[in-house]
Amino acid sequence: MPFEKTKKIWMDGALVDWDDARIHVLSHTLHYGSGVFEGIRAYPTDRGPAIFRLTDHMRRLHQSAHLLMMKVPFTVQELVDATKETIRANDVESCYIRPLVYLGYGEMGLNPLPCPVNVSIALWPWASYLGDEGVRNGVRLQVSSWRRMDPNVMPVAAKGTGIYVNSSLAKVEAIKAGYDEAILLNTLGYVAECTGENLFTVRDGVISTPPTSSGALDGLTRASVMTIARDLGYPVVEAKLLRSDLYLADEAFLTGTAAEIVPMRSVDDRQIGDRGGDPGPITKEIQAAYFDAVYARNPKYSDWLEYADE
Ligand code: PPE
Repeated sequence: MPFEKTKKIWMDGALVDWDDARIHVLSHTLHYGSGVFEGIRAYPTDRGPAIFRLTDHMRRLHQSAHLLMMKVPFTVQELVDATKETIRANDVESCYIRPLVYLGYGEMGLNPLPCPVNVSIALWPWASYLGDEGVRNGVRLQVSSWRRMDPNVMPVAAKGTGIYVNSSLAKVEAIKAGYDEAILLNTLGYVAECTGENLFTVRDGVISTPPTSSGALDGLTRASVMTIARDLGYPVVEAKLLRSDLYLADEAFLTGTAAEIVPMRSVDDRQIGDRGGDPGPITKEIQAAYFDAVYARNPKYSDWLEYADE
């Protein structure tokens, strides 16, 4: 996905010019994939940019670091404040925010413990990850031949940079085969998630999503959608899903900060539902409610919004 430059990037407590946000080639994370990151979105509102669940994202960043035994040298609150400061410095109305905690220049070798821990926060305006067309009309998916990383190979609960090699392999395989996105099964064969999104099915009015024990990230969009769907009166369950459960779903969609909410048209060339692949009514209802929440159009979910200017 192309992106446009903004003015400033926050690095270890200071705002630096975009083109000066550089690191040494011997930074530990570059060699060993030892970083952790987040993806957050801010949406335009009457009160300025509203950052969706900013504190929750920064808490998860700290949790990811904890799983990899990295000590983040900034508190959650300091990172929240730094994000707001970076948005103000860049004068953007809406953006995608990418905080990164990485091991920097200091020592080489596999032991990460002596390395300095660095933090950056970059942001830029970014369209929906799988395209506006995808958000409207849905995308075509392929079950990958790559399995989601087993939790005893790497802690998949961490948004760790190295873990995304697994996602990238699946993404490339799907794109080369003509699909938009991949679905990964875990080593037991149950559905885990997509390369950078959680997934949901709807069958007979019941909404299901794989549990984190199946290898799904504890996604904040996923959590928000579960709340929204229950508030709309739908039963929502965390359930182990087989790939055939995807093929037999009445509706299916994926969720993530970058992608937002994207209907599935088909999985492995089997159309979802009986609408010629078009998005189903429950998917559309949840999608609309989610956009109402992020754009501050529903006061019920105002606790999820944190304002850059306030
Ligand atoms: N699973 C994975 C593997 C994942 O990377 C994400 C977010 C999610 C689920 C959804 O989590 P949440 O954003 O909290 O609802 N992926 C981020 C990075 C995407 C990328 O490709 O880069 C994101 O959406 O920002």
